[in-house]
Amino acid sequence: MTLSLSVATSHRQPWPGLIEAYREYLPVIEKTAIVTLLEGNTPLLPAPSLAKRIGRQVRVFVKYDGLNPTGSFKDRGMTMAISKAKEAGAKAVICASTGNTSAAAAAYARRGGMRTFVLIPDGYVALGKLAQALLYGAEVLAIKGNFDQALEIVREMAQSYPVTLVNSVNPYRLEGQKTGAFEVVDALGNSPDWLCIPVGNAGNVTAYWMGFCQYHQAGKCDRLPRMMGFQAVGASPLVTGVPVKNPETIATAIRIGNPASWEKAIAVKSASQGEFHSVTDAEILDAYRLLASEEGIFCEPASAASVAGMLQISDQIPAGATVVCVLTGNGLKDPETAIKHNQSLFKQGIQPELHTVAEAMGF
Ligand code: AN7
Repeated sequence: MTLSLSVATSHRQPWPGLIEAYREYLPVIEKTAIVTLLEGNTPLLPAPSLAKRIGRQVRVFVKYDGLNPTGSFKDRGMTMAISKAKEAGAKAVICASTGNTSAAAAAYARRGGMRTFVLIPDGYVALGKLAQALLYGAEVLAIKGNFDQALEIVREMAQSYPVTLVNSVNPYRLEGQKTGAFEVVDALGNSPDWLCIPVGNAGNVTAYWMGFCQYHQAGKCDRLPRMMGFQAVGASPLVTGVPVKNPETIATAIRIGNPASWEKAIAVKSASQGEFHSVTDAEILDAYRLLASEEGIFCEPASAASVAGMLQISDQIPAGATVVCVLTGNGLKDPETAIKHNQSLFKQGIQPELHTVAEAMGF
């Protein structure tokens, strides 16, 4: 008896991680020891409920980068930055972080056999992110200050001590993160009309644009998207044009007042004919709940800023346009915000008895 051939031929090649998948577009050489957790290849999900809200045949997708190995888009940049640090013989890396960068740096650097130092703003990092950094084995220093102050310190640390800086000022970070744009084009067959993205330090908006441009030059798409960046009202220096000394927002991931990639982001905005706007914490929370309760997609508050922004200016979306919102981080990163800011029924202290339960359910 012969075994059906289709069994063997239907077997798909496993995803090799984004560096191997996009090697020809990335600055890796033969001797680069790739440190990977098989990041990338995240789903581009249709968001029919959002599309219906907007109407006019607009197609809406979300790029769910919260499904990366450490739960955020930072893994895209970190596989590159850590692989290059290892290639250069680094023994330790350092970053400032609102949380996600620290989790990704810790996971990749530890896997690559390096020490990981992270500076975080004390009290302003979501629980899941802190848990990750600690368990991955980072050496965590919580400063009585904000992200911007932490970044200033680690920049100087990396100049004076044998530690490699892996914040997005490290150019390899952006190289890795641009693959998000490649995947969007690979999935859609072209660039979207709009790319909506949350903006903090402005690395990701810069990286996505690099990716779209590079793919355009390679003939993979025949147009470029408008880059629509969204910041939280209390941390919106790229909207107001002035640094914010004391940034505040419920979306702690983007609680940043002086973005490192400021000039690059402004250049991206103008080159793409894009726009940067701010969204309130209330708008962020509305989008956050909407995504979870109507689309079944749990992202963290900062990520919901992309959807909040799209909804805020949805009357500007041309009829029939395709819009992609980048959901940068997983909702599980920040369980405290989810528990505090939902509108669901949650009755506690119920007696373990059928009739009581039925009554509580409204029957
Ligand atoms: C979920 O982890 O800056 O504009 O230190 O975690 O590239 O900074 C995180 C940023 C959006 C903003 N969404 O991206 C850090 C950090 C999430 C984030 C952003 C971040 P950038």
